[in-house]
Amino acid sequence: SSSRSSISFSAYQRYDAINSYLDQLAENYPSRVNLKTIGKSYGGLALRTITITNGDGNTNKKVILLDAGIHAREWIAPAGALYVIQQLVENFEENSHLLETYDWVILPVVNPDGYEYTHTNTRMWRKTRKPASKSCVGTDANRNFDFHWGEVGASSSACSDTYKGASAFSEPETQALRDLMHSLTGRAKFYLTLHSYGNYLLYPWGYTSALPDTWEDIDEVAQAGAAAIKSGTGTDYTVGSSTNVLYAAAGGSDDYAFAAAGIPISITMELPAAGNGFNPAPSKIEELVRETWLGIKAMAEKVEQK
Ligand code: ING
Ligand code: ZN
Repeated sequence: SSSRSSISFSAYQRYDAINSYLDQLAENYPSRVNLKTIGKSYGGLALRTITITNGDGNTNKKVILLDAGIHAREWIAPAGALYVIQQLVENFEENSHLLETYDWVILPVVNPDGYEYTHTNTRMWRKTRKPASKSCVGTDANRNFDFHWGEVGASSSACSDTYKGASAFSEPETQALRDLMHSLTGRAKFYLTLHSYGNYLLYPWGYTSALPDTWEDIDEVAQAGAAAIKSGTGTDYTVGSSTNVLYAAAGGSDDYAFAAAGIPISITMELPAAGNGFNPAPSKIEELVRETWLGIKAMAEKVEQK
């Protein structure tokens, strides 16, 4: 087996290419990489996680849980997750301190049906791909989690881009992510979900303008991420609760991870647009994911110091 990296950050990768990269890493680094299929999308695509360790055999470490691609059109988010994977696995020497007391569990494409649909049909598709009514398709996966589900910032119309779903956890993709979170309860200390766009580091609550009792612990982590990015590239991120700095929206994965799955640090990261909304130019991907990694690394270091 070769140890050559075969993922490119000069183009957005399709679901199959992402899977091939994960398979290649598992083959090349069997002592530090473990792949699991945690469920299937509505369309039958595997929802695959990569667990990255330092190979020391300790199976009860604390965990950082990272996902991306809840929203189909936010292409830079799965690219960011892939870069984290590449850094932790293929640049292990430089990053081994991040795997000393923590394992990382990464789900790079939460909504592969939607992700593929944005490549083959409709670039601006956001939702899942399960029929929602006679004439409309898809549920907003980030309105479908069962914590104050549907109370605010979510639509009851199946045709809306922010459709909350017929019930909480109506989608196989959100069910799988829910089950993954609960399987890590007690071990998972940091949940980070990658979206785009707008340069935000958001934390609970999404359903109310009130803040959780422990908001200062989360804020400290998010501020560390924003500061690292600012000093590395000059890019500004806004830090605060989703409701207070962006808009109120219930049923998000971050509120659920924090409140229902008991993950004490829970953050939504909205990556930059690089001047082009959901579609940063391919030539910008590499600098964006490098910058994102600066923030993620700083947040992980802060969590791991706690
Ligand atoms: N933004 C998030 C959304 O789901 C968000 C913002 C996150 C709101 C968490 C509430 C809670 O609307 C994008 N770009 O998807
Ligand atoms: Zn999003």
